[in-house]
Amino acid sequence: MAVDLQVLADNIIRGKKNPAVEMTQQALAEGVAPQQIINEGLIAGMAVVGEKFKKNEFYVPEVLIAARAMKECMSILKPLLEETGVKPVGIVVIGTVKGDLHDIGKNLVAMMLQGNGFEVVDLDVAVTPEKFIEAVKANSADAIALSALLTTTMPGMKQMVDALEASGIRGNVKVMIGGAPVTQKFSDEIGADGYAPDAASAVDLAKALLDLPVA
Ligand code: B1M
Repeated sequence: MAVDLQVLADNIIRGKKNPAVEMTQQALAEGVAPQQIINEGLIAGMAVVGEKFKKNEFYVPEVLIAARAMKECMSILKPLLEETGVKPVGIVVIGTVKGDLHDIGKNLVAMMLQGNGFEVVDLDVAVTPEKFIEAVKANSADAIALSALLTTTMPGMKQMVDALEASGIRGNVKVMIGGAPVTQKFSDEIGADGYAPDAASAVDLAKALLDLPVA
């Protein structure tokens, strides 16, 4: 029987990694295009996960296991996408700012972006503005996503905006920020392009900033 991509989406939502991987392989064997599997299976599933997370119907553990299932399926599909030259909806460089080692929220944001068709270049934690700028240039990134969990490291976000201005590429890249102590007011004050309170909202923000349709 032909693979039903809605069932694949349901497996992603419920974080059922092994069935999701088997269905991805079966869909490929049946000749379904990798992009269709991503759109109708993985992205469709992660969109529901994002909505449930926003409504407090899902918490961090559920999002993490859904994202883990999505990532496994993506690892099968990504090389095939690269072969066929399918473009991501946008390229985002992400990292936790200089001096800050918290990465759980940043990882969630990265996974939600990936699950929604973005290519994510993850620079990990304690990232200096110089390293961000290097990665933006090397990957022709559309946006930078900065995470900070400490009030003492939040100024690193302003330093990032200033460093982009100084390097002359501020106009080429959107800056979005988040993390528990970060606010929209702070985003406005430092001249970032937007603030997202959680991982699902970060996807909506990235889409809005890049003029992509927001579901
Ligand atoms: Co730290 N820590 N910690 N810690 N830690 C906090 C943040 C703290 C609030 C605890 C407290 O005192 N109550 C406090 C900060 C106080 C402050 O600055 N106001 C604190 C402190 C002080 C410290 C140390 C200084 C402790 C010490 O050594 N004396 C130290 C600093 C180390 C460093 O970074 N240089 C430290 C260390 C650590 C651990 C290493 C032990 C560990 C981190 C492990 C890891 O990340 N791998 C840790 C943890 C786990 C926490 C708490 C308990 C949990 C943080 C977390 O992961 N939350 C935290 C207290 C708390 O929040 N209850 C605390 C879950 C995560 C899903 O949420 O990261 O907010 P969050 O991400 C959300 C949103 O904020 C948003 O989306 C995510 C998902 O919805 N988001 C973004 C995040 N980034 C985004 C980017 C975006 C958009 C949205 O871009 C567009």
